[in-house]
Amino acid sequence: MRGKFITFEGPEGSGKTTQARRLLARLEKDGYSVLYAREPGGTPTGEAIREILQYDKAGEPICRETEVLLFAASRAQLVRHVILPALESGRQVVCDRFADSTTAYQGFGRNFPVEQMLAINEFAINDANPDLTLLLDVEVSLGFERLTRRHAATASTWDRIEREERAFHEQVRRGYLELARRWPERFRVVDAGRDMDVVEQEIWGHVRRLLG
Ligand code: T5A
Repeated sequence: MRGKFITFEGPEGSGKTTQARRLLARLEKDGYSVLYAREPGGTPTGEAIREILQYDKAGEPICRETEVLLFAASRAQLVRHVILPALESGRQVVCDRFADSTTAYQGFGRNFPVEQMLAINEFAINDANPDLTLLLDVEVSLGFERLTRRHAATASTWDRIEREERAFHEQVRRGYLELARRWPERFRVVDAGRDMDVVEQEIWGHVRRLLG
């Protein structure tokens, strides 16, 4: 039987990676075979694209159109080389960001026509549509407080998209909530401003209902 495809989405610092890893641990403890992937990246080609997108590795400004296509290219590779083979072999797949990120960030954030973003996503993902999308919703200011603490603790630097102005990130958040309204059967909006354990518990409830 084909596995289930679960994606985590949300604004910066909403706790996607934390919760995706916690979910992975819970599923494995319950005996599921699970694949974890992240975007952009997850394949050698995707990781090379990630370096360009996150840290300007090509050494020149990236135009908006190129940005969209690079995210889509990373995704196309991940879907065909990693996600679809895992799902078809019956594994569950947990992905930290997926196509909705392009609709939210490039569509709503950068003001590209959303329908155009959806068409590009469709081309990139083939039939790898998520069964469940957990939208970790958090106020932009709280997400950035968390990232500020993390950057200070790990001496890491702000990446290209994190450096975008506040209005951009507010647009992204609004875009995500709009997508959740558009596809209520697939999206679950989780208030990610709460304690990590409370958020984890709610997510676990959604996933258990999906897996039966
Ligand atoms: N992007 C990506 C696009 O523009 N278009 C696309 O199509 C795609 C796929 C990727 C960037 O690319 C953009 C979006 C992004 O800007 P990334 O480095 O992969 O960037 O990072 P993000 O996915 O953005 O992840 P973040 O770094 O924003 O963080 P997460 O994963 O949301 O949060 P997490 O779990 O790392 O937590 C952040 C900090 O908060 C703490 C954690 O311990 C950590 O220190 N935390 C909490 N603290 C208190 N309470 C809670 N409930 C907490 N949950 C986590």
